[in-house]
Amino acid sequence: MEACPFTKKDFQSDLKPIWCPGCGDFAVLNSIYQALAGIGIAPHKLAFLSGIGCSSRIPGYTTAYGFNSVHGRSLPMAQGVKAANPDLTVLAAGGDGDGFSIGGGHISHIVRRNPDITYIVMDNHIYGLTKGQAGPTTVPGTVSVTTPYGLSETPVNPLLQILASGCGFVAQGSTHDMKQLVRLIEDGIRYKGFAFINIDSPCVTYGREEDQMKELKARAVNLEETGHDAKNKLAAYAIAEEYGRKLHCGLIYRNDTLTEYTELQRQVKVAAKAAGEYPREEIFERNFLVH
Ligand SMILES: Cc1ncc(C[n+]2csc(CCOP(=O)(O)OP(=O)(O)O)c2C)c(N)n1
Ligand code: SF4
Repeated sequence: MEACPFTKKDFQSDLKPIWCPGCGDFAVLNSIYQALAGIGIAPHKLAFLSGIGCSSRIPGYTTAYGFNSVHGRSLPMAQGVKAANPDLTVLAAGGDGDGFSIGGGHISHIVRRNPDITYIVMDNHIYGLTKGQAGPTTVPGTVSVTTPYGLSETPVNPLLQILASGCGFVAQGSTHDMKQLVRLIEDGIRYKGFAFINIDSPCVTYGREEDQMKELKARAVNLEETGHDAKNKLAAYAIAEEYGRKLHCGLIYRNDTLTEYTELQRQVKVAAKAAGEYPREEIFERNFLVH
C-alpha cells in the first residue's frame, strides 16, 4: 500500500479555534483533518466555503483555500467555486441555522444540479454565535431567549428535506463517535456528486443543559449495526422520518447512478459538438427524465 503523503497536520492552519471549550465543532474539525489526510488530497487542491456562525468558522482552521462568507450562502459560494474550477475538491459547511433557515432555499437547487461538493452541517439545534436563539432544528419545548415559554414550532427535518430533494448521498453522524464521522466524511468526499452529512454537534454554552455527549451516546442508533440497506430509498425515508426522535448514525442513502454536474456539462458539450446542435435529447432524457 502506498504511504499517504499528507498527515492531519498538513490541513491545520495557524489559527487557533475560538470555540467554547467542549463545543462539538472541535470533533467535527478533527474528523475533517483525518478524513482529508486519509484521502490524501493536497491542501492547495481543496476549497472550503462556509456561511456565518460558530460552525462556519471552520474553513479558517484548515489550510484549504476558501472563506467564511455570508450567512446562509455557503452553497452558492461552493457552486461558484466548483463551476469555475472543477478540479478542486470542494467542501461546504455551517450550522443548522445557516443551512436550513436563511440558507434553506439553496438546498433543492444544489441537489438538482448535483455538483461534486460535500456539505457538512454542524447541527446543534440552536443559534450559537448570536447567543442562543431558537433555530430551525430546535427541539420543541426548548426555552431560549426567543422562546421564553418554550418553543411551540415543529422543527425542520434536514434529512427528510434533502432526501426528498433527490440527494444521492445522505448521512448522519454525531460527535460522540469520531471514528464513524471520519469514515462518513471520507465517503462523502469520495462520492461523485452532492453529498450531505448532518452531524449532531453540541453547543455546550446555549444548548441543552444535561451532559449532551452522554445523551448523544444513549440516543444513537448505529446504522452499521442494524443491517440498513442504504440503497433502499423507502428505508432511508423511514429513517429520516425519525429525525429528532432517534439519532440514526451512518449512511442513510446512497445512489451511484446520478450524473455529477461537471460530467453532465461535459456530456452536453460533446453531444452538442457532435450533433452540431444543442441540446441532444437523449442526454436530457437519460439524466433528467428517468430518475
Ligand atoms: C443576513 C444575516 N442575518 C442574520 C445574521 C446573524 N446571525 C449570524 S450567525 C446566526 C445564526 C447562527 O446559527 P447557526 O447557523 O446554526 O450556527 P452556529 O453558530 O450555531 O454554529 C445569525 C442569526 C447575519 N450574520 N446575517
Ligand atoms: S456558543 Fe455554542 S456553538 Fe458556539 S462555540 Fe460556544 S459551544 Fe460552540
